[in-house]
Amino acid sequence: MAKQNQTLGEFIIENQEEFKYSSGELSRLINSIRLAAKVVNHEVNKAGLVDILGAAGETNVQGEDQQKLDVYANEIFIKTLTNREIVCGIASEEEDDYITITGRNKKNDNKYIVLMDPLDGSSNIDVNVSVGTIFSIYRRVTPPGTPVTLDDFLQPGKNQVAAGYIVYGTSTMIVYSTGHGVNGFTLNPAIGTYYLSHPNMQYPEDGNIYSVNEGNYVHFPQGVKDYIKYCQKEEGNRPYSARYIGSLVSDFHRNMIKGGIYIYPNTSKDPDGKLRLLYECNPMAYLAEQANGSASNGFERILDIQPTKLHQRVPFFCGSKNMVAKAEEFMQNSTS
Ligand code: P6P
Repeated sequence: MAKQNQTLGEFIIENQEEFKYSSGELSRLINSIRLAAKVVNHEVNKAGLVDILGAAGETNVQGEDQQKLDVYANEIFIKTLTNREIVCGIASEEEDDYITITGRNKKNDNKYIVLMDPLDGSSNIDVNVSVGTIFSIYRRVTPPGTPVTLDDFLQPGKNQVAAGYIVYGTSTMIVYSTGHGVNGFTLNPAIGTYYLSHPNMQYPEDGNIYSVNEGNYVHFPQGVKDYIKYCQKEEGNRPYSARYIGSLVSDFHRNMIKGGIYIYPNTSKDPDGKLRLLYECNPMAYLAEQANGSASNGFERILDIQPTKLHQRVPFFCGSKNMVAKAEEFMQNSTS
């Protein structure tokens, strides 16, 4: 049971027995993410002061310019998870392929794998807009002690054992779930401790915020165009407010607190959408459902989708249950 102002460390210990099969490994894994987040937060918060801005001169598998902080965050999370020998495999938006982790005994005795977007929204770094880290945790499906395979990573989102994000915003927060609701912890930078600030986070079933990049309107499927017009119509509690930060973690976080829907649909330019299933949509969908919200691709529950590729993209509708249902109605009633 969450207690106001409890530290993250106390919360993890107190709730460990809630997690079946728990041998403390998952707690140690969440703790290592907590540590890596503090290190990344320190760099993100001083990004404007040191030469860590701007592209690192590389592009990632997505063909996107890698910002130096992207590269830095990726390295910090991988190094922390590897050094603590807690996981047997890692996949990252910044890595073309998954990484096999072998312990000092050159075996893979650990049972968890982590998939992550180490710094989502990184194009906002140079303009001082919030960015975030997204993580997703599964139990491996291949035999313990053997190197992980792609099958360990291509699991449907409903198999996740935990997921969460860190938002580096006006304050730094860790928001995560191990399947018993969603709790948010705010970092006190003066002492480097996270405190429970948002116990049992819940999406309001209805909201009046819609988050979508309307600059792509002409490329949207008709169902999304129809839903946007519905949001803008003078009727009942509409028109809704349009709020789009361009940083998934920030838009998701605001909508979970205030109520709202985030949409990144497929377009004529990106027929599968832009967001990646494994380390953006699945973890956010897991959190949304744990917080009484929902997430779909417009037709199917995100967490039911069977992945086929490590970096595959899917259309993403996520937020207040009734708003997602209405958007799905427009998608399913539209012929194009
Ligand atoms: P656009 C950031 O690159 C991201 O993956 C999400 O964080 C964000 O919501 C979206 O893409 C922004 O994409 O095409 O609207 O700039």
